[in-house]
Amino acid sequence: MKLLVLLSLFGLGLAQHDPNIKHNRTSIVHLFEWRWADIAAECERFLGPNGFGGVQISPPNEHIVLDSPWRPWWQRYQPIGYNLCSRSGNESELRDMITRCNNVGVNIYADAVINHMCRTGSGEGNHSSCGSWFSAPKKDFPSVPFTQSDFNDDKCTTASVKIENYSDANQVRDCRLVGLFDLALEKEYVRDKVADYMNKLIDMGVAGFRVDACKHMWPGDLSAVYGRLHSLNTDWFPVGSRPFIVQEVIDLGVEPITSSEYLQLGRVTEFKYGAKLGAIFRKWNGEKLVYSKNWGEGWGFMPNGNALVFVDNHDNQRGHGAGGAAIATFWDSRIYKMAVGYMLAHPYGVTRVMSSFRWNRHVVDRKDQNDWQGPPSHDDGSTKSVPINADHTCGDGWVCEHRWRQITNMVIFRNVVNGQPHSNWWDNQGNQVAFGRGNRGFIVFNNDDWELDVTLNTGMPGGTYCDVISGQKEGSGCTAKQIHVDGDGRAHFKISNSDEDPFVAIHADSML
Ligand code: QV4
Ligand code: CA
Repeated sequence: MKLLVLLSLFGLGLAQHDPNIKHNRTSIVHLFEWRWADIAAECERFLGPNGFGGVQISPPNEHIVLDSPWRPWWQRYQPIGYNLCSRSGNESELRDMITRCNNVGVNIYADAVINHMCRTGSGEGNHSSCGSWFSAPKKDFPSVPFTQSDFNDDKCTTASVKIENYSDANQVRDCRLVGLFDLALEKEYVRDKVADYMNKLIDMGVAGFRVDACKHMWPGDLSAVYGRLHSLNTDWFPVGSRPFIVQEVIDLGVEPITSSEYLQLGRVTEFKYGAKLGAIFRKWNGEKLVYSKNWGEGWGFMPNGNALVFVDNHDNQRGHGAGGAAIATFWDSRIYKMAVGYMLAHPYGVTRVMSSFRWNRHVVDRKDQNDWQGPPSHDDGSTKSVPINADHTCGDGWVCEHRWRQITNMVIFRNVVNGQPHSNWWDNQGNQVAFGRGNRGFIVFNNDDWELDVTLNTGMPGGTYCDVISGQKEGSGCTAKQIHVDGDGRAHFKISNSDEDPFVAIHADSML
């Protein structure tokens, strides 16, 4: 019996590492700050048809509404309660979106902000996204309810009650992150309230969560909360499916708190990944593409089955969180497409593609003065809808990186090669590399300042393939470059360093 219990617990743990993705899809897109109605439409018109496995949505719970600065994106990381209305929409719009996305095989993962509420200086009143009254000075949040005794202050040992030193694991967990009231998650009452919130989303059909600020919560408390979570809604998921858990833990190897403390609870964000990949493609700190031959655990990243990887995220694309200036973002689109292409071609981790909005970036002394700016909005502070242009791009300040041909096609590439091993590596000892995925895909990068001109073993069946970076297969032809693979799998590649995108990718489904 003991063994059975052990197996079921172990199985439980492992299950929370599984994204519950369907139809052999493999990637998640973070539609940052999108409205629910727009996400529903995007699932049906684009994400389902193009093989995206799921969407990470912004926090759906009630949040503070700030006037200064005006409606910053990060007001949604200051909860007022767990009612399901936010600047992305209300509960019925959320329910409708989850249903419509699930119905086309696109999972929804909610951003769960459960470590804290708003900050001391938030005053009192009903400046909240559902209009619920609260009092920050009294730590009174009637819509949950949470009151003074549901917060950690008595456990925090710093004079400011805020986190002052990240090398002290106790204060990182028990004190206020940037002054935000820290919830006492060791209390059964608080665990129940948080789990009730997450279970309501599970029952509506979400497939899992991105859990915010996990470094600031004790693993034992998180385990207690996850243990309270329902299995997924059987309208869309097999009986007993466990919610996918992605824990945001920024671990660049310099603090006592490490990702490893959280690995058994669910997947963890691997922030080393984007920081290193950005440096490699920027050719900073002596990094070269050839060094990525052992990309993955070989670079000290966490074990593959535990990792959630990304090139940039909503924080570090604007200088928050971790990764620094090396992080590649849509602002540096040529490098960005190569980095995202590399991530999607490589077998390591579950991949998350960022989809951003543009803001008035204004860097002074390496600090972006406008890093707070919220999504494209109307004068009343409400978020604008996402217009789709005739060329399939997005308008009104929505960047829609996930709709860039090179990125969409590499999301499809990852699906086509799913399960195939990393193979047929080649490099020029510099920044020209190539690798395959078994006999189902092959990719070649030229990030040197001169032409790549080489014949390589692709491992793929002979035939003519459309390059899915410069174009794609449409009908019986290619819209751009073609690659001819001969009978023994060899093909000639010629990539100018001045090409718009100096990389080429082919896969089994791009064969004529
Ligand atoms: C300011 C001062 C503080 C002071 C406080 C006093 O900076 O020193 O103690 O006032 O009230 C906003 C402001 C920030 C302000 C804070 C509280 O930017 O200046 O503090 O509000 O008023 C997002 C933003 C933060 C934002 C926060 C809350 O990034 O700038 O703070 O939302 O609105 C660590 C964590 C990691 C975290 C990362 C950013 O380990 O978990 O920092 N990442 C997640 C989210 C991130 C979010 C939070 C955590 C908090 O990805 O988006 O922070 O929920 O590395
Ligand atoms: Ca905490």
